[in-house]
Amino acid sequence: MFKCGYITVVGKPNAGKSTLVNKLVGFKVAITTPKPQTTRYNIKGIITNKNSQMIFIDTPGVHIPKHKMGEYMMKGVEAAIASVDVIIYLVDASRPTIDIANENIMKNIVNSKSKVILAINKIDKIEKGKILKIIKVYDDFFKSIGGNFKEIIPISVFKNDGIDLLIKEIEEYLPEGERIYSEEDITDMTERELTEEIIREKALNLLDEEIPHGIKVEVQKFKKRKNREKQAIYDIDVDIICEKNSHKGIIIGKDGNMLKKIGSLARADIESMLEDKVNLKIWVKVRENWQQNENYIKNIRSKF
Ligand SMILES: Nc1nc2c(ncn2[C@@H]2O[C@H](COP(=O)(O)OP(=O)(O)OP(=O)(O)O)[C@@H](O)[C@H]2O)c(=O)[nH]1
Ligand SMILES: [Mg+2]
Repeated sequence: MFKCGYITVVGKPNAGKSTLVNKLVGFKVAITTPKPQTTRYNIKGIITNKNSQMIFIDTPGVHIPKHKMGEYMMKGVEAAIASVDVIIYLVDASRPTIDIANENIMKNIVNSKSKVILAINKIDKIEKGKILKIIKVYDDFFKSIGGNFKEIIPISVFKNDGIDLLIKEIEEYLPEGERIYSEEDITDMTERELTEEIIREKALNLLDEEIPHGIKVEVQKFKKRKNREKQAIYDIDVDIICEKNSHKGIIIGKDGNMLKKIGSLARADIESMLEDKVNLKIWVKVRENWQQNENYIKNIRSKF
């Protein structure tokens, strides 16, 4: 009998949730960076094989919100753990301490009806001997609040360690049912959304701490045409929105160099995603404190 279900990946910022979902799906549906709070909204990654369809939901890292944008992100996480079949709670083995964020995650998932799998990621970064201790600490805490991890699996997405086992266990816990998405679907992200996220990824990687977290990317034009040589080309116009005038100058950089760098790295990735040439134009605009403004956040993505 065919199985189909939803699997939410939840955890602290930077645990490797998006990296894991990309690995499982075999396509980059979500951007990943070494900076915390990279993912801002829930992103689906879908795998369909002979026996099952697994619909993964990558979520923003759990943190205490500092602004409306953060509150929106945390609402997304809540929605994604409310009604799924399996929850993968992902922990970074190199930062294993149970802090308030980790406690809150476990207190939130303990009451859900979903099967919970604890996956300890980045085991490539630690000595093998430390894994058991980490497992015990998490298992003890979860049990102390009445929880029960169905499985505990140490993994390394980088080394492809434990990934096959994780997929096998997830499949085990999925309910029987027809597929929800068609066989060729791999994500619910549109090409426009993927484009916005690719540009945000480059900005996060190239700019210093405070600035890229206040960035929002909006595609204004996304049009395919034929050029003079009759080759397909996309004209893509994009706004990078930042919170302060001083940030605008930094994003553009001396002689426009920073913006050129963001643009050329992003264009290469967008071209390989679309498999066509791209004519990318980027403008930088200021919207004072947009992260505090409900109206700007509302239209980030209508669905959780
Ligand atoms: N060493 C090691 N690093 C990893 C592994 N998996 C992910 N990373 C790195 O961890 C960092 C964070 O990865 P992300 O996938 O963006 O983390 P995230 O949990 O989605 O983070 P947020 O979206 O901010 O919540 C990146 O620099 C990844 O390359 C792994 O198995 N081993
Ligand atoms: Mg992420």
